Amino acid sequence: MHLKRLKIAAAFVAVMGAVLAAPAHAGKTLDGIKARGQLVCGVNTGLAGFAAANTAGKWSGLDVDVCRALAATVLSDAEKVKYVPLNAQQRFTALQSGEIDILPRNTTFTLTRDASLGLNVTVPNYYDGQGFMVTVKSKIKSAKQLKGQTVCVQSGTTTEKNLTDYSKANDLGIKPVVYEKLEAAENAYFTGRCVAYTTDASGLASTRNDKAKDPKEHVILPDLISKEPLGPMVRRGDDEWFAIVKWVMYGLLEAEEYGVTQANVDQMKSSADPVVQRLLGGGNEDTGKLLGLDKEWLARAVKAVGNYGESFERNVGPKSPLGLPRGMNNLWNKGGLMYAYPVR
Ligand SMILES: N[C@@H](CCC(=O)N[C@@H](CS)C(=O)NCC(=O)O)C(=O)O
Repeated sequence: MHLKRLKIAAAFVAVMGAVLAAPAHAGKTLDGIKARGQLVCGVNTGLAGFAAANTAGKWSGLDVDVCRALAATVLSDAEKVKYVPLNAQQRFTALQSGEIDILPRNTTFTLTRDASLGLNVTVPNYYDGQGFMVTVKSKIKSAKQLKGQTVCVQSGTTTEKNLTDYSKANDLGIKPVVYEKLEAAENAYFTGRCVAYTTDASGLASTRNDKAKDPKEHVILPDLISKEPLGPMVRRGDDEWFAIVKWVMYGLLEAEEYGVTQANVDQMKSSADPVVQRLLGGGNEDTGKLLGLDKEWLARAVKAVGNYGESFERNVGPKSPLGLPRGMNNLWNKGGLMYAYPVR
């Protein structure tokens, strides 16, 4: 009897050992993506710099690059992405229902969203905060001067609640004017229905640059009234896909940290640096296998969109039309918050 139990225990240990040592299997989201030959990516309806389609229907932006990088990793082709534009209200349902595989859409990670939607937050791709835009003519210089004023805001966002919290905490009696659609909220502000427009500071820069008749007539106030860590969300219940998304994002950050760029990625594959070898599949270690991928999983992503810093510069950085400073989105060793877990 005792011997039998021992044998069963030994068999169990052997099986568990094999399970733990085996490469991760793909997971059903990745299986679906491979079967249809396309990643389905939920994006903004149009927020220049983050996700917007040009007149030829080609999407670009910092959020779009998340999907391009992932498609390069899992399908070897950054073009194999179907973009589904989603407004603030629609976005979570689209992910919950399985209509999309991933939601990189200027979406703030909060406890409520993480714990109650059946979704998982991954890794922020843009640290932001909520701000206000007013006309130069209004002569308003700080958020505290908005006492008793009308502020246009879109519903279904963290923005709406932050605005009422801020007004209450500072006894400002702000009058929110709430719209369901982005365009309606923006137009209401531009046509003078509200004294101010509020959203994430990145969204304010995008709206001012892309949609104001004369951007110089509008100022973004210096105050940030909230923390808005923006990043892609995935459905719960598929740890393999969750891991792939996280590690592609960390990998793009680590590529920047170690000087791997879109232009040099091929040469860097033969780098003698073990960290770079692990990132690009150049040495004996195979980080891709552990994620159910191949050795060049990250090399393809960098080749497609560049490292995180390159994607930032191209889409939203100081020399792009949006002109956003790198600020909090700089790497941890350059004074920012971007700190990738080690790809090893
Ligand atoms: N980060 C905030 C706000 C996100 C958001 O939806 N912002 C608006 C204003 S910039 C937007 O992108 N709207 C586009 C749309 O709904 O079509 C959140 O996650 O709730």
